[in-house]
Amino acid sequence: MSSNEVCLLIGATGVGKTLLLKRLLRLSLHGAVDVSSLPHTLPTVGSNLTDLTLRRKKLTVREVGGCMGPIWRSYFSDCASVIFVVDSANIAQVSSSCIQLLTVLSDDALRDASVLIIFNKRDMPCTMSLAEIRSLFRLDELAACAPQPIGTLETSALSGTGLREVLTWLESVVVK
Ligand SMILES: Nc1nc2c(ncn2[C@@H]2O[C@H](COP(=O)(O)OP(=O)(O)OP(=O)(O)O)[C@@H](O)[C@H]2O)c(=O)[nH]1
Ligand SMILES: [Mg+2]
Repeated sequence: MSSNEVCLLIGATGVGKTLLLKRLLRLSLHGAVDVSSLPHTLPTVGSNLTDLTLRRKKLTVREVGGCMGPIWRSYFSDCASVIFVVDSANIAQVSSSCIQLLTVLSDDALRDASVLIIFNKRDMPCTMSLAEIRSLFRLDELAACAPQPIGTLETSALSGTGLREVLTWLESVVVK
């Protein structure tokens, strides 16, 4: 594995990718998430590169803003893993996210990539149940048909829930 492997972090606008990445950086550096502060985020225009050191190896996470959806594809050939983030409190976004996810999974450039789907914003009162989300995204069928291994995790970038598991997934990708 090269020393500067890239993980692509994508998902619709406002699903929480930038906050997630800031929390993951802090967690990887200090071993804890600082939930007493809420880092300010702005919609990402273009891409945002963050280097994480995991198990003494460097992993560059490239967030590409949701507004860049039409050109996410141009980043596919450069990455060994993909994290696709979904806002699990935003039912109005499910169908467009589902189409985007299908496009990602069926792209030939990502056929060998490891894929993690994150259901974020689990702290919100209006969040969908995991069973609802799984059925809306037809996750079981997707996982059965997709050529890549697909993992799923639930997180709250706000409260820090599930972020340790995301780092563990990233570590597993780095040591592969
Ligand atoms: N309640 C709650 N809010 C969150 C969570 N994650 C992110 N947010 C908020 O959602 C808003 C959008 O977050 P961003 O991280 O900027 O979203 P993004 O996915 O990077 O958006 P783009 O860069 O436009 O693609 C911000 O106000 C965040 O504080 C979460 O888990 N729970
Ligand atoms: Mg962003």
